[in-house]
Amino acid sequence: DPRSGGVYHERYHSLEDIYFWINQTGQDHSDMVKVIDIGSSFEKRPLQVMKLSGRRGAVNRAMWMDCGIHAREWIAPAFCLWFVNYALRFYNHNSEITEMLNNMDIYILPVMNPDGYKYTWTTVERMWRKNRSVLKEGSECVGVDLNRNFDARWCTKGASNDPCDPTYCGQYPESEPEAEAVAKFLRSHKDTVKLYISIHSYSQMLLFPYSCSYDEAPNHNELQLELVKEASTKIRRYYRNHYKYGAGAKTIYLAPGGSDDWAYNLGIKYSFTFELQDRGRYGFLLPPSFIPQACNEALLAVKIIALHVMKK
Ligand code: ING
Ligand code: ZN
Repeated sequence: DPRSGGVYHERYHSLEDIYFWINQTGQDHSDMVKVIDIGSSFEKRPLQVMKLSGRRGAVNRAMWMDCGIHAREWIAPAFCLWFVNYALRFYNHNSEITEMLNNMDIYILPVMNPDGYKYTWTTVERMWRKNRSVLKEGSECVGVDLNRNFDARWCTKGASNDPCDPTYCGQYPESEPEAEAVAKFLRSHKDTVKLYISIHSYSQMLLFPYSCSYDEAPNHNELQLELVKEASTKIRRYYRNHYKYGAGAKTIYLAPGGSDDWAYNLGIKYSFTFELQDRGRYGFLLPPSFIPQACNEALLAVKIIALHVMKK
């Protein structure tokens, strides 16, 4: 069944399982996958990026997708794995993924916040959002919101400067090793990376800049009408599910320091944050039986956007 990810992908996985899967997949598909270490987390876990390439010569275009900035959003890493599996299985069998891989490299960071993810798996704090950075030895509050730590109107309204808050922005932009590693990688690849996508949950939304202010992005209409509206319409048609879309600040809430706004200002003019299923019934505790549809919906949106960007 071309819609199925296989049983492995219909479950959530521990951090150790995910690291094992990343490296095993890199070995089994060494013709199409390269595993790159772009840095390490606060607790010194590797930040491993999978670089997917088609079986063709070098290309000078790429897209980036990260999953799991926020610890409790388990469907996000599940989607990155689902996407990689789909790309490897259906390259040369599905025309859209084939076209994507023949024209661009795809960088995937399956777990941007490994320390937080591990924490939600191994402690009672299943609803933890931030990373696990400790300001000072013995300080009572831990963690920075990595999606408030980027340099986009950093720590203004919509973020908190209190280390005990879930939207704590950190001591300065890119103070956190996870945010810094991603920002450094994208800065050094900004001439080739044409598309940035960050995967979150929940609320079913396809968002684009700006979230850090109510300003309209220069290519707002293209992002809005040709891309996210189209993706939302197709998700409704094929999967009978509703996704809201629009600029972040107006669609969800004002949120400075987000990765998509930062990437956009770096020059990546196609920059998105997806909020996957659901709309609140289970919230972050989305049952595993929902993984296939949640991932297929997001995959459809990624394809529509990536194919549009490729033609630019
Ligand atoms: N939502 C995002 C958050 O970090 C967001 C919304 C999107 C903020 C884009 C900034 C930029 O709050 C979730 N669920 O994390
Ligand atoms: Zn999130």
